Amino acid sequence: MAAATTYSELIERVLAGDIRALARAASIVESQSKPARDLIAALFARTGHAMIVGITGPPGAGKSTLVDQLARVIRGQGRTVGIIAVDPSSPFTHGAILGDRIRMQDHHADPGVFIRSMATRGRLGGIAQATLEMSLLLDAAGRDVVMIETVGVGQDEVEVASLADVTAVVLVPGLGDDVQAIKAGIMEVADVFAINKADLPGAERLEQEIRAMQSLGAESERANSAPVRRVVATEGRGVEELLAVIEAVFAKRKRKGERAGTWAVRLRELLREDLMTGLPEHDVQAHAQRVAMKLEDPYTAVDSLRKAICG
Ligand SMILES: Nc1nc2c(ncn2[C@@H]2O[C@H](COP(=O)(O)OP(=O)(O)OP(=O)(O)O)[C@@H](O)[C@H]2O)c(=O)[nH]1
Ligand SMILES: [Mg+2]
Repeated sequence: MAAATTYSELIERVLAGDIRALARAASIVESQSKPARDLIAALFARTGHAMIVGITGPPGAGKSTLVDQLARVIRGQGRTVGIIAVDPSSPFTHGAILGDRIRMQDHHADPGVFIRSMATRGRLGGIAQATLEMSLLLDAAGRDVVMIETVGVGQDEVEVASLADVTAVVLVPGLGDDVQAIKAGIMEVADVFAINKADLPGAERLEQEIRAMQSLGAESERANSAPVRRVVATEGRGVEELLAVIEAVFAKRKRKGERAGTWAVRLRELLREDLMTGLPEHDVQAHAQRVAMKLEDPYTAVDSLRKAICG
């Protein structure tokens, strides 16, 4: 069976909105093999329609609840949704995964919501790449909005969120004495701040702290001008407005021709993952030995490793 023929048929069905074909294509993308690349390369011309939204924040901030509510609003507007839940590799969020699945069953019968979760655990590189490819697949399949939920605990997860067109950072009151307590990396990728659990005490103070940080110019340019909105995800309060703000940021970015900027981030990420995955572990170990024994300086070692990858 010729692979090209199989794919062209699969691609046609994906583009026509066939859910089963989409599910099959998603499994191919998850496998992170050469076929995945071929598939995305072939579909790429049909991407660019969807708004890809990253939803990140500390464990338990209410990201899944919020994604669920956003999906509800978007569906209510007659638009379709794709959801990518990046299952955290962090051990302390372990129990939440099942919770996510249960909640998402609300959308189970709705073909307008396509949900896929991706595991970071045990993956040999490539979570950012796989997530980006999955978003492109959902985009090509005609989803109007694609949401990527990641826990903002590790560098990897933060990077995944920054691959989106617009990234919303979900914060909650009572995380600590001030926002500085939150990992810096997660703040700087914010295009929008969502203060969730605004029904709990401390939401106002958190908002003031974020605004103070912004007025000091303490973060990235993006984060310093990011709108701040309060929401209560469990009740759906403020969710419609949050969506409107996310869309406004996206529209502004498109108007300003900033999509190339997003692609610059994505290309760097793809290249980095490519290099890391292509790095022969055996060679790394061998050079590490030599450097440790002072038989080689680290720059010579890196040079040799680069040659091992690039030829
Ligand atoms: N009081 C209050 N609780 C909320 C709100 N939103 C979510 N929660 C609760 O917070 C808990 C965690 O919600 P999730 O949506 O699973 O949070 P998450 O950020 O997806 O969690 P992880 O994926 O494990 O990082 C659940 O018990 C929710 O019911 C809110 O607006 N107010
Ligand atoms: Mg979650």
